[in-house]
Amino acid sequence: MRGLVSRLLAADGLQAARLRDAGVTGAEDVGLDDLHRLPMVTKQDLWDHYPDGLRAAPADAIVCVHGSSGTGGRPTLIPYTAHDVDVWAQVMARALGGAGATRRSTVHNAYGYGLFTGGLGIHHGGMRLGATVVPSSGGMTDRQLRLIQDLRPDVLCCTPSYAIHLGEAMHAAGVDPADLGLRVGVFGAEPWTAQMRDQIERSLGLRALDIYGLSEVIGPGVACESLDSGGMLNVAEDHFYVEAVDPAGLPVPDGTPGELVFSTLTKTGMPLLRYRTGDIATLAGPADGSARTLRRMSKLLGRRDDMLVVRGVNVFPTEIEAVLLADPRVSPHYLVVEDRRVSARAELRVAVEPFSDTVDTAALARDLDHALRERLGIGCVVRVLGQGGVPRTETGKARRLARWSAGEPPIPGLE
Ligand code: DLL
Repeated sequence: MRGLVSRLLAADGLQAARLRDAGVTGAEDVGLDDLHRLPMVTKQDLWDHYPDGLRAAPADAIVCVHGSSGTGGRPTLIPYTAHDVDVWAQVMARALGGAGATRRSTVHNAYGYGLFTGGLGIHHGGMRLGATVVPSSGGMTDRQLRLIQDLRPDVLCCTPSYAIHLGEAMHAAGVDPADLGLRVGVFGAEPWTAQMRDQIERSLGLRALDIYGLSEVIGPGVACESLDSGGMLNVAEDHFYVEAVDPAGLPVPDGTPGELVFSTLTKTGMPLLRYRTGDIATLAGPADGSARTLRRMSKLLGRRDDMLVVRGVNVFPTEIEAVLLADPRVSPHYLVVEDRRVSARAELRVAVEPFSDTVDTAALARDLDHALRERLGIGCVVRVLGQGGVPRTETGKARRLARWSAGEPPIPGLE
């Protein structure tokens, strides 16, 4: 941490100015115990300093950039040095190794290649591990199925929503996943629930693990579940020091949901001290009896800015998803719509698809309405659409939340 503070002070940018304002003039002024007194950085800071971001290394030391399209379509660009790419390969190799991948593995990588960190992050890690990476990228599902049948990968990497889509496509093509030899899937980049995990495991016949990361910090590999991590994700905290904080920025105890804040201890291209992610999770120590020493984080519980306040009640879209997917009649394609056409009377609308044509849609709508009211404490307008009524995402992240403030509904059938 002191090394990071020294690098930031030497780079003399925004973070150095904030450190000096907080009375820090040298690395010896900081310790882990009073970390919460140090300034934070946010996505807004990256937007304000677009496109060079908070680069701390000279331009000729940068070997690549990545980023995300970001909330509200505003891009963020992250510069990486060769050292950063090396750190990324290491943490990703560790994540894949923890999932059971070895040098003998074939990793089918259906995360999108490009500015998005999913494709190349897994790619670097798989190669570092010595596995064979199949860089199939997103989309073109028929070709993906062909490659999976021909190359027989044991590891599948993609977004959880695409894993569901692949499973459906396999079943439609009459392919039995049991014949394929897939052992484990490393799924992330978007929220998914325990129910979705069950569905993916059943449909693809593999063990489904969660991987978390964000481009600002490095990309995938910031934290990843391992076969033995007890349902939580091991944080690569030798590179990314993690805190969970309350809205005032003060630490919350282990087990209490808080916003994740990361400090990149080893990065050099765009090192960040106390980056506020907006992601909400709980933290815990290593699993009992485990040889691993890293702290763990829960699956993400939601995002600070995804929290909907409907008639005074705070609701995270993942809570709605948990209710929907607990019902075996509901397919994992759904859309939550925050209807603010009448601003004083916001309403939640939920569009779902039944698993099959034989489902009694009126009974399903009634039961979901009841279950949502029980769980959230407010009623929602449930619309059961025909199969295919909720658009699929073949590339990139699934869209599960939409806002409707005027005009046409975000998808037909919601009125
Ligand atoms: O999504 C990096 C990544 C790629 C992670 C592939 C895992 C697998 P960004 O595009 O910058 O980076 O988006 C980061 O996505 O702040 C979370 O809100 C969300 N997110 C990432 N992983 C998960 C996850 C990549 N496992 C943002 N569960 C983060 C829920 C996730 N949300």
